[in-house]
Amino acid sequence: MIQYNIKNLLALRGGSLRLFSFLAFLFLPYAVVQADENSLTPSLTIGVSGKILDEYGNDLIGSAMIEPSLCDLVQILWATNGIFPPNEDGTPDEQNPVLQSAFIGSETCLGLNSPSIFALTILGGGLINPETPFFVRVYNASTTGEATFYADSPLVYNEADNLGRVIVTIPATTQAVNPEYAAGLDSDGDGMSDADEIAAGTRHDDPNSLLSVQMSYRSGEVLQWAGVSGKVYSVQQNLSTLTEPEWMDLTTVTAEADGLLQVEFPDNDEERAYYRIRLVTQPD
Ligand SMILES: [Ca+2]
Ligand SMILES: [Ca+2]
Repeated sequence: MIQYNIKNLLALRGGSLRLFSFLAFLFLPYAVVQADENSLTPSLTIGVSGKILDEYGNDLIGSAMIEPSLCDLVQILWATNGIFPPNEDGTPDEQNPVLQSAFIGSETCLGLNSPSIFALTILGGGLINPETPFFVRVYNASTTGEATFYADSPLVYNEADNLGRVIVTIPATTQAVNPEYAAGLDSDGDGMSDADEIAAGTRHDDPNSLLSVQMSYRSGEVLQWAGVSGKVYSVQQNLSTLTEPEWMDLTTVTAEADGLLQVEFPDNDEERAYYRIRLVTQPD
C-alpha cells in the first residue's frame, strides 16, 4: 500500500516535471523569436521630435529638471475605433482606454534639459500588433481634472525603428476640454475671454495685453490700438446711439508687425460718433 503511494507520488512529480519541460520548450523558442524581431527588447519608446506648445503658444510645462507631478500630463490611449474627444471632466472617452500615462519631460535628457518634450517607454509595447492603432494626448495641466485644453497626435502604429522608437508630432493644445467652460474663461481678468485672446493673439496671462482702442490727439485725432502681426482689423463707426447702434465699416487694417496701429477719424458733421475695432476672423 505504502509502496504504491510513493510510486504514485513519484509518477505525479515526474508528470509535473515533464509538463514544465514541455511548457519551457513551447515558450522559449517563442521568446527568442520575439527578441530577434524587436532588437532584444520588446519595449516601445514613443517620443516627440519638437516642443509641444500650449494653447497660447507657450511651452508646455515639463523638463527633466522638474518634479513630474508639476508637469503637464501625457497619455497614450488605444484608438481601436478611432480618436474621440475627452469627456467634459477631461477623462478619456471609454472607447479610448489608457495604455500608459506620463508627464511632459518624462525620460528626456537631464543634460540637455529641453522643456516641453517627452519620451516614454511602454514595456512590452514592441509586441503591439502593428495594425492596432493608438495615439498620444497631451493636456495643459498635470491632471485631467485641471486641464482646460488638450491636443492629440494622429493615429500611431507600432512601426518602430531598429531601436524600438516611434516619433510622433503633436500640435499645440488648442482643443478645449469643455468648450463652453473654456469660452468663458478670462484668466487675467482683463474682460477679454481666453478664447477671444487666442483669436486676437493677445496674452491671456497679461491684463495689459488685450484688444482695446484709444483716442489720441498727439498727431491729429486718431484711433489707436495695439495690433498683433498678421491680424486683420475692421474699423467701424456708429453715428446712432449705443443702445441702437448702426455700425458701418470705415476701413480694414492688416497688422504687418506687432505694434501700435492708427487710423485717422473721418470728417463728419455729427455731434457724437462712436468707433470700434473688430478683429476680422479669417476662415481656416
Ligand atoms: Ca483675458
Ligand atoms: Ca490679456
